[in-house]
Amino acid sequence: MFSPSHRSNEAIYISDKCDHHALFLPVSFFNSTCSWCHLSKQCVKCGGILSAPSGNISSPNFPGLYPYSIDCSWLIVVAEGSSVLLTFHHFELEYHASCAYDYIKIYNGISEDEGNLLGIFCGNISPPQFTSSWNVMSIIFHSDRHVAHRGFSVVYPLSSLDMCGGVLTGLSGVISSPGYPLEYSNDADCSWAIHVSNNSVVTLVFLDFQLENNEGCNFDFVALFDGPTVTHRHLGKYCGADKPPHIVTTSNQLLVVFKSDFNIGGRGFKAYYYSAEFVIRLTPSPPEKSAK
Ligand SMILES: [Ca+2]
Ligand SMILES: [Ca+2]
Repeated sequence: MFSPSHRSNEAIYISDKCDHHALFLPVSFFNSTCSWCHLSKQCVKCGGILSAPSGNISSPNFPGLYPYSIDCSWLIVVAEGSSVLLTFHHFELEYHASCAYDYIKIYNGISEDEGNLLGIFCGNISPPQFTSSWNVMSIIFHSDRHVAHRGFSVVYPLSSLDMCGGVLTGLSGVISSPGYPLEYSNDADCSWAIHVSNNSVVTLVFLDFQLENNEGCNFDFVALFDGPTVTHRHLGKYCGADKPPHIVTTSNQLLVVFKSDFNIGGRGFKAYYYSAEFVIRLTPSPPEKSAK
C-alpha cells in the first residue's frame, strides 16, 4: 500500500487511462496549481491535480447534466502532515444497486491502489464526510452511455483542530466530539461512518457524555443510525449528561452524527466501537452440561 513515507520519493505514480500509459510526475508538479486534463472519448476536460489548501470539485457541466461516457480523476494533495476533509454539497448520480452505471469512487490516497478505496457511491444519497488519513485523496467519476443527472459538488477545506467525522474501517476505534475534552464548538456538524468487515456488527460504547440538554435533544445531540446514512433505521438521539446505552447494529455499518447549535456547549463525548462476528451473535452457546 502506498504510504505517506513515499511522499519523500521523487515521483508519484499516476496512470493515464486515456493514453494507456503511465506518467511519473515529479513531486514539484504537485506544488503547482497545474490543472491536469483528463480527456474522455468526448474530449470533455475534467479531473486534475488540486494542491491548494482548499477548493471544490464538481462533475463536468455541474449543475447541468454531466456528459455520457466520461471518466474523470482528481487527485487532491495538501501539505504534508495535513489531511483532506471532503464534504459533499450536492450529489445526484444515476442509481444502480451496485453503482455499475455511473459512480464516484473515493480513495484514501492514490486511486491506483484499490486497498485505498473508501467507498463507491451513486444515486441520490450523498456520501458521508470523508477524512483522509494522510495528505492525498483521490476521486474518480465515471458515467456510462445512458442516463445522466446533475452530478456532484464537493468541497475540501483543510481539516483543523475542529475537524470531526470521517470513515472508520478498523476493527475497533475511538471517536470524540471536536476538541474533546474541551468544550465542543458551536455549529458543529460531524458524521462518522463506521464500516466493519462483512458478517460483523458494530457495538458502540460511550465512555463520557455531556451535551447541552433539552427535551427532544433539538439543540445539541448525538444521533445513531443502523447503516451508512441517515435514511437507515434510527437507533437513538441523545443529549444531556446521561451516557447513552451500549448500541449494537444489525449490519456491519453504523453512522454517528453529532450536531451542536449556535450557543451553549459542553465537554462533549467520547466513545469506542468494536466489531463482533455475526456468527457469535447468531449461534447460541450450547447449554451448560449438568454436573457430572
Ligand atoms: Ca448513466
Ligand atoms: Ca448548544
